[in-house]
Amino acid sequence: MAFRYYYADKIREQFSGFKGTDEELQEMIDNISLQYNSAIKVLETRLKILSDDFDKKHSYMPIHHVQSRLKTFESIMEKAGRYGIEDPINNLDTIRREILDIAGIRVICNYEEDLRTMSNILLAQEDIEMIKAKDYCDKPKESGYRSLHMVVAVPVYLVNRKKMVPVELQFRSIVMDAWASLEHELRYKNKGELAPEVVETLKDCAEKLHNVDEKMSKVRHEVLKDDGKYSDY
Ligand code: 0O2
Repeated sequence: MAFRYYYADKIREQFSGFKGTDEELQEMIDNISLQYNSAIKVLETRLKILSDDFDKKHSYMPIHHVQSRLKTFESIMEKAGRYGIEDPINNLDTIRREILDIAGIRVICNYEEDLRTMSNILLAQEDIEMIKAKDYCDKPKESGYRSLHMVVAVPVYLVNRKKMVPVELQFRSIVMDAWASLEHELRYKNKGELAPEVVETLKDCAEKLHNVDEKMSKVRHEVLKDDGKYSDY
């Protein structure tokens, strides 16, 4: 048991003022971890099933790979601070309502057109609730970043209750993901600051890569149009 409370001890050291006991703090941390990790597993499994069925029907797998991450408790608290949530350590319910990317899944698809195909198929599942969506494909961010973001709530069945848990989904093409990963790395290495000319160059790269994405997709349709199983879906 010692190591179970070790984490709560550490959290208490960093975020003083929690009004309950170490056991209660640990219980809250464990609940977040269990519920959000389970939501990730639910969505990963559903995406895998959809990918397999799509392959069966169309001899094509639109999803290249999937990456998942759970925010650390420290990172949740840091974001709560940025969001202006007062006394976050004693307001985890507010945090759970307002911070919607505690669980995150990145779905890397082959081509840009696959993002909408796969997100629409997933959203058609009746027990998945859409909370919000941001389309950075049609309207890229100022940085040049492209992706299709959405937050969905998925059912997690626990021993004696069902919990709808929010998960942030980022649908990206391979090309969008390559740009975002490299840009993120450069920003991170430079503590979030990049010189204006570097920002402009990266934006230009994003535009050029977008053209490549579109061209690759056209080539794909051209190459596959005579294939019996191929369709525009
Ligand atoms: P992580 O670990 O990648 O999740 P927020 O910034 O979350 O408080 P908002 O407006 O809801 O508020 O977020 P947004 O901008 O819709 O999405 C945030 C996430 O999108 C980021 O998560 C990145 O993953 C990605 N993202 C957004 N803009 C850029 C960009 O210009 N470059 C890159 N490389 N990624 C971007 P985090 O917070 O970085 O963390």
